[in-house]
Amino acid sequence: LERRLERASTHWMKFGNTCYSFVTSRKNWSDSKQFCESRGGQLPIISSEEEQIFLSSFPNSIWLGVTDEEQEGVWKLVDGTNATTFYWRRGQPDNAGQKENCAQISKWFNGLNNWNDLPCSIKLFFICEKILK
Ligand SMILES: [Ca+2]
Ligand SMILES: [Ca+2]
Repeated sequence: LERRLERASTHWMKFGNTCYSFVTSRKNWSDSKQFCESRGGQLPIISSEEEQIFLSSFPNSIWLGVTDEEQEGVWKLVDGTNATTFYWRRGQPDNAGQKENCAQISKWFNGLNNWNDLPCSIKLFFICEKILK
């Protein structure tokens, strides 16, 4: 039953060479990351404008696989490499309160540049991605 429930809760949809699954429960950043990894995926790493637009089309704010928790201001991807593509909103990342170390796509911001940094402890909906080999 456990296995059946797990399978039922993950619906993958294909976009480009990647499958995405929208998770309809809110989790903090590290629990979200762990959830995606337990299903053979990862938090989204945005590598093109098309992907940024696609992931911005969901009705909720979502976590991205980008964090500067290790070293303030140095944004790393969940695959361990340094992030090189960003869609920060103007004025972000602002590390508000000196404690914003995880990146989200924020539904409060319009347009292509809609990323915000926020505390990793906040619970958000999220999307897992699985890159097809
Ligand atoms: Ca930060
Ligand atoms: Ca911020």
